[in-house]
Amino acid sequence: MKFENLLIKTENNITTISINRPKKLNALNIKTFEEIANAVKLNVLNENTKCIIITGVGDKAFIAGADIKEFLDYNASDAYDFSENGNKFLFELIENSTKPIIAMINGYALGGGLELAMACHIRVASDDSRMGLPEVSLGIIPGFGGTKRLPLLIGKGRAMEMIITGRMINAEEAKSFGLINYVVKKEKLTDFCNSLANKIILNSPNAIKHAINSLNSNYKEGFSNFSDEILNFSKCFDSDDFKEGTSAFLEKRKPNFK
Ligand code: DAK
Repeated sequence: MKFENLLIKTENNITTISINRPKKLNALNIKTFEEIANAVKLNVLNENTKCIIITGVGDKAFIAGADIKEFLDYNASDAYDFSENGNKFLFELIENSTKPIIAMINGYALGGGLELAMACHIRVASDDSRMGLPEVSLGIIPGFGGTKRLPLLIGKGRAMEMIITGRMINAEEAKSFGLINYVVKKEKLTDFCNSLANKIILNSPNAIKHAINSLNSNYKEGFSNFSDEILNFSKCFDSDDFKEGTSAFLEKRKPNFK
């Protein structure tokens, strides 16, 4: 299958999926959402792939969020559908993948980008990475599991602060919060992730599959209900704040919320 916005390579049973929109800091447009889902599905079925690494092309960003230009015209109902489908067809697909997926965070991981990293099984970040859920600065809230997975990883108090301030944290702080597993010097990031993947693939694929399933099932209860996030998220799309927040970003100015 040909991908417009992804680079994919498989070497020694490790498949690296790189989001390739560096000029837009790898922001996720709809095409890219669909392509990542297809690439993950294909590689989960591919016998040559035993572990997947997801990263961003360029040295500035992993993924700087969903593509703000693409959701400018969304109303509450579009946002509801997109959030529900995105959760089901990409974020839960990653989380429940029977093959382990490592997020190799090589710069900004913001909004939907951090949400994607949080759906992965392991997160490794370069020392210059910055992470955050800045949605409230755009007049919306996280819509791909951010209000669910962030408190699970770092606790409610820290998650609440990160989400309502929208502030970015650096890799060391993210590590101290438990948001990421490792911080690595930028130039060592790829080697480090490959050696982590190499350790994983020495183990039984069948046991790994069941371990992922068993660990995830601990949180099924809390996760069976994304519906409140989807509903709250979609409601924001009918607000003036959403129009102001997104226009301000594209016009490169500070928003003026009433
Ligand atoms: N979307 C679209 N373009 C983006 C982008 C994004 N998220 N992030 C960066 N870019 C573009 C910039 O517009 C700029 O494009 P040009 O002006 O050159 O054409 C280019 O990438 C380089 O960015 P900057 O010039 O801004 O680079 P700086 O180094 O100055 O700043 C930055 C880097 C990461 C601090 C800054 O780019 C930034 O604040 N980016 C936006 C971060 C952000 O707010 N991300 C979105 C979070 S909200 C949905 C479900 C979920 C979501 C949305 C909808 N539905 C169900 C409908 C999720 C939303 C989010 O992810």
